[in-house]
Amino acid sequence: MHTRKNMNKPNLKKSDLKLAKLILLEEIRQQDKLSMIPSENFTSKAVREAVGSVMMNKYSEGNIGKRYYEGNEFIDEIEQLAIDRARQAFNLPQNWGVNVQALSGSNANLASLLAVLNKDDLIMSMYLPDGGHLSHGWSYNPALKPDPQNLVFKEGTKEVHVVSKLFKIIQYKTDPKTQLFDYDKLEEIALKYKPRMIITGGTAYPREIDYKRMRQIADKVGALYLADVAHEAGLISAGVLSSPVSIADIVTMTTHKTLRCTRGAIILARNDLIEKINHAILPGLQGGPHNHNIAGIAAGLSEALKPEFKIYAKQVVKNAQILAEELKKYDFNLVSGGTDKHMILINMTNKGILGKKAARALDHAGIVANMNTMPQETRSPANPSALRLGTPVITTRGMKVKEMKQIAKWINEVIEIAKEYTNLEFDEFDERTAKDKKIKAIAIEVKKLCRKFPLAI
Ligand code: DSN
Repeated sequence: MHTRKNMNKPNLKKSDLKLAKLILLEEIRQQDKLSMIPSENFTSKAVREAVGSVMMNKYSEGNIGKRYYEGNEFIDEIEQLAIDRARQAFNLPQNWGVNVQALSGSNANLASLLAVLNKDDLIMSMYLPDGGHLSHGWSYNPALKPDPQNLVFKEGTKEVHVVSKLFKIIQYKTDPKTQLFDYDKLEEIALKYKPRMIITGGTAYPREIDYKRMRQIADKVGALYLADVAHEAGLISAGVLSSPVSIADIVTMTTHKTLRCTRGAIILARNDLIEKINHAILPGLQGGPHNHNIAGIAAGLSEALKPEFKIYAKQVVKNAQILAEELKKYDFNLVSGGTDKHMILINMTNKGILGKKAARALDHAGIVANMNTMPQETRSPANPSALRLGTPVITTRGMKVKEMKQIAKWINEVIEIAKEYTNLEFDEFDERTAKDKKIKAIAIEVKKLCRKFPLAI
């Protein structure tokens, strides 16, 4: 049982009780609620021991064997371990290399683009509201009404992300009927605009991407191809989803999502590109690597190489698919009709309650999800139409089919209860759903389920 009494941070407790208490509260929150945000996971104690170690004290600007600081003999070995394990986890051919120094997925993407493109080169990436990512060059036009029928967006005038300030961007959308990529249409767009770089991947596309078809499209226009697999990395390394390695020119990922390492990033690229990318990371973009995170990546990858991880990754997808089917029984409208991976996107417009309020009501019931935009979105990302759910954490807890069915039932119940309050302003909605007796009763049941499947804190 996780109580204040057995709190195991005696030093922090002594020196900074306030912070120690807040961390304890976050531990209890994670333990007692179902985290269903698809980009999150829960790391092992081993990973947390590596991250919370003396590795955080060392400067090591440079690359292995070529540092600007002394005292890096063990840091070199640890970075090499992370690289070797990444090679193994992603089955890299000899002519590909690895960088584990990028501090985040956004930095990994930015460094990769800086390494291989010139200023103002044209990038073709996925439209953010359809599930792309900010770091693929988001910009928008406040004066423009979204036009779902137009499958290209190139009118972004307000450059939000630095990638859109440095490069020209056009963004492709999913097919409005199927919410899937229409690859022939993407080819048409590429042939018309002749991008220098094509990017796939993102944060809310629940289906597999056809990397080979994207390679063909890139080849037709002489473009480079970067596949961002931040969300799918663990599923790819486990062989549950197909891999873009050896197909794309560059593959980027974060390490803390389905891959279940600490926060950080990995870049995989052909040897001729990885040298340039290493240089773009340091000195181009960053200073000293975060060695504690590199140690955490090495520890997490050693777990990802074990047979149990393959079983875990398969179950992540199975759970998401079961959850999807169960939700459909309650008339939830799933974007693209389902999922191939760890994530579900629900178009909430038929439910009389949209993403922001739905996510808050679910949180009061102990189910933590996030509001999200969706294809053909007409609303702002601050109050969008959809709700995004994922299974990486609940699968780490050991939950399976039976629990997915129960969770779908609770989600439906909470949404039905919360509907009563949907016309209230958000603050009042929040207050009323927090106090609702039926939602509170579900939260108690959720907590009981969480206690049956505890996290190893
Ligand atoms: N913020 C991440 C997500 O939630 O999908 C992507 O970077």
